[in-house]
Order: sequence, then C-alpha cells, then structure tokens
Amino acid sequence: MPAPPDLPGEVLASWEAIRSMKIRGAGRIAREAAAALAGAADAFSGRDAREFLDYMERVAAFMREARPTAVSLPNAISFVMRRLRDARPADVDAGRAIVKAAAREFIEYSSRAVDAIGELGARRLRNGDVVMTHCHSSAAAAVLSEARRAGKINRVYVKETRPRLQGLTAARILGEAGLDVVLIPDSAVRYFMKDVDRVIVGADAVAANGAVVNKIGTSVVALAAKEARVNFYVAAETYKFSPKTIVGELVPIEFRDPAEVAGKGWVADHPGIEVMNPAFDVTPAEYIDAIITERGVMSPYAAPLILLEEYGVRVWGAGVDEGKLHPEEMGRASDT
Ligand code: RUB
Repeated sequence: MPAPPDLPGEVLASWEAIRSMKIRGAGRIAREAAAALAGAADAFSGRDAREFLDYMERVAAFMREARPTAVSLPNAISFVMRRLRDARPADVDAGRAIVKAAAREFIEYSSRAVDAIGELGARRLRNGDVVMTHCHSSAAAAVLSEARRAGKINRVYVKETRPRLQGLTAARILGEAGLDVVLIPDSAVRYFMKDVDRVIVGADAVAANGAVVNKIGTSVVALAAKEARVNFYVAAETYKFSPKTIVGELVPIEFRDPAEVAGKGWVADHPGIEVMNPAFDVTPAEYIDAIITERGVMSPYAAPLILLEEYGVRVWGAGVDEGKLHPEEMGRASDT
C-alpha cells in the first residue's frame, strides 16, 4: 500500500522500522504501532473532526500493512481506532486526546501483560528444569528470567534461529538475566531434546483452533518435543489471539527476501535456483501443552474462550475484518 500523502515522517519511520525488523517481536511491533497512531494524531494540523477521522483511518490502514503475520499489530491498531470511532469526537483536540489515551493504555497493558506472563509461567517450571527456546520472544524470555530469579532454572538451550539469528538476541538477554545459556544450531534441536525438560516459545498469532503461529522452525521444535515427551509451552499475550480465525480465515505467513537465506551475491549468481524464506510456521494445538497468557495458563483448546471474551459472540457470520473491529460489528459489550 502506498503511504498516504499526508503521512507524517514519524509514522513512515515506525512503518519502516517494523518492516525492516529494526523493531521486531509481536509485542514490540504492537506497541510501536500504537505509539505511531498517537504520533500521527499529534502531527495532524487540520481543524476538522471528520478530516481527522479519515486521516487516522488512512494511517491505521497503512500501519496495518507493515508486517503481515503478527496479529498483535492489527489488534493494537483496532484497540485504538475502536475508541476513536465509538467516541465520534466533535473536534480534533478531543479526537487527538482519545487516540493518545488509548495508545497509552494499550502500551501499558502490553508491558504489564509481559510481566504477568513471566510470573505465571515461572510458576509452571519445576526446580532444576532444563529449558529450550526458539527465536527471541520477550514473553518467553520473561518466563525464563523470572524462573531464574526464583532460583528454579539455570540451563537454557537457545536455537540460533536462522536466517535472521534472533536466537543470538535471546542468548544475550537470557545470559544477562543470569541463565546458563547454551547456543545451538537449529539443526541440533533433536540432538539436544533428550537433555531438555520443557520448551517455551512465543507467538505471533494464536488461532481459534489453538494453533500457534511463531518463528519458522517452531513446529519442528514442537515435533521433537512431542517425540521426547517434553512439555511444550507458548507464552502469548491475549492480544495475539486472532479474531479472523474464528470465521475460518488463515493467518498469512510472511515470506521474506531470499537474500536473508543465501546472501544477495549468491542469489544473484544462481538465477536458476529458487530460494524461499518463510518467516513463520504453524504449530497445531495437539503439540502444545499450555498457552501462558497474562490472564492465566490455559489449554490451547480454550483459545475460543479468549476470543469470545475479547470480541463477543456476534463474530460468527460477521465477515470479520480486524481492521474494522468495534463493538457494533463484533457484538462486544464494552471496550474495557
Ligand atoms: C519473532 C517471533 C517471536 C514472537 C513473539 O519474529 O517469532 O517469537 O513475535 O515475540 P520476528 P514477543 O523476529 O520475525 O519478529 O514475545 O516478543 O512478542
């Protein structure tokens, strides 16, 4: 989608930062998008409330396209835009205040949710557990850091997570938290699974059927964990649950630049070879023992309950579009 002509520079910068993965991880992406909406509201210089609403809709639609898979992105945007639409502000100042307050509320909620997941998840770990993780997830890292603080765990295997090597970020952060980190190549997952008691990963999206979309390779870790009878946990805030999946839509999987896999030069030198770079994969519910949310630890099969609580019952047959989620369309009784 082309950037709207009246888009302020800071919104474009946020979009670019998310697109280029300077800002990455589903939670951070969502917080950045909420902050970008607040920045856009601040930057609006017109005086007409209707124009302000249209402008904010354009900004929201643009930001939603920054990356396709993390459902936290459209959910964060919908959270803010729903407030604005419902309030039908009479003037620009009122509209601006609503956007800024909603964005702040989302960002604060999101940060508190990660802390709560850390505490709830750490309780699930047993003394002496050896854990494996994949990619870098702030929510999964919160569980591991909290469990370390509680003196429960020490050793954690961190997969490098090709092609972007987010495992190195996880390894650094977990090392700083005092964990005894072992960095391993992705291909060593099955080799080391026999030494592991639990796996914990994050999520970009949780579908209504309890399937979890996360960094490519997550489903292979889940397979190896199941084979070795190792518990597999997902740490995910409730705003990563996807309302669209209730009506059967699939979470789109992002395919990234082939150069991330093989390097620009190699790709150019081998024009006859197709290089594919899917960034996420789907782990079905049957491979997941529990999802740790800020509201509690639940079975993946309970995902519809979270979605019902968040978005209401009239979602069925409503032709859900996360971009349009608001109480009228979604049958949600209130915004709280
Ligand atoms: C990151 C990734 C993370 C989830 C959850 O992918 O798959 O596991 O986004 O992260 P990418 P968090 O690096 O492509 O964004 O728990 O921090 O929200």
